[in-house]
Amino acid sequence: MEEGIVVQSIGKDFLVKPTNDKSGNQIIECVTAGKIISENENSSMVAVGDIVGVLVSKKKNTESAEGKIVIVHPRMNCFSRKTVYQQSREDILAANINKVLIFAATADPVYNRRFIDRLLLTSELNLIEPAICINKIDLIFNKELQEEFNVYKKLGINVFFISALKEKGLEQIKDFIKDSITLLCGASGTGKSTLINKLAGREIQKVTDISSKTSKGKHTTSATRMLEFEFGGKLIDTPGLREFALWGLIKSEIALYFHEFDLFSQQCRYSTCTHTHEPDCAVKKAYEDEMIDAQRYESYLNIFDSLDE
Ligand SMILES: Nc1nc2c(ncn2[C@@H]2O[C@H](COP(=O)(O)OP(=O)(O)OP(=O)(O)O)[C@@H](O)[C@H]2O)c(=O)[nH]1
Ligand SMILES: [Zn+2]
Repeated sequence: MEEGIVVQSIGKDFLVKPTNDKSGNQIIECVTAGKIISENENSSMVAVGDIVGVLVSKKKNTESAEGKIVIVHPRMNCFSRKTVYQQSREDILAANINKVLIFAATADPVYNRRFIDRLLLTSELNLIEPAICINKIDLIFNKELQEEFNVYKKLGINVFFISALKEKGLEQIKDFIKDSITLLCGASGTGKSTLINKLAGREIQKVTDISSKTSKGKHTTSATRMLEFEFGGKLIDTPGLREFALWGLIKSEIALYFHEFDLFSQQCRYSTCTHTHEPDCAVKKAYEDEMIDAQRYESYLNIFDSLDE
């Protein structure tokens, strides 16, 4: 049996890169076996970033190998959302990652703060370091924009302003993703592919665009792929996310992730205050007094309302 890392998933088809591959470019096309040893009963059985055991056989009439994934090793962590169709399932975007680059744009399409906040919560829940990247600063870049994102800087979160197209600010991105496995998450059209191409551009032949190596690997929007850069970082590119329903967060604990509330929440009349409707809520008062960023508080209410008891 071969051990490897899942570097691409499209529906039920996976590409696995063997751990002991000396050539550096061996890729095995895999499906999952009927019986599989895994702890992932209630979530995506296999995700990009998973360490798996594969039974390899030679493909008929060819030199290439194909495999069946029989073991999925326990995950160190994962980044997940609630499935759009089956409400009660966990949809894993990637497993075993160090960082998340939350990707958005100044325009076309303009960033959505609530979307960003949801991804930040998910990062913290899973102990993954987040950063926010705002692309297309060649279109808009002004004081208001910078001030708006200062809210996050004050919370200790890295914010990068870049133009992928004009190759501005890419060094910060390289520094962030260097020596780690980073999940790249953002809406469609924000410029994720452009960023990847620019990061790879100078040494494009050394980028492991895994999908181009096999017959199955056409560019498809449903693929999640792990790309390896020569400067020493791996980036997991996800298809443009439209929705992000939270998974694994408890309604009554959401406020704990809004760290700017901490200063005020001890002064609420009730220790169980949800900061939504209670009398003498110090958090709500801070919001009214503009001591807490209005959009962050509204984002909190939006997330609070979206979760079941
Ligand atoms: N003005 C401007 N346009 C950009 C920039 N980066 C990307 N674009 C444009 O935005 C459009 C979408 O870029 P993509 O890189 O395909 O976006 P994506 O996030 O990969 O989109 P999906 O593949 O659908 O998820 C293209 O027309 C790019 O040329 C930028 O920094 N400035
Ligand atoms: Zn309160």
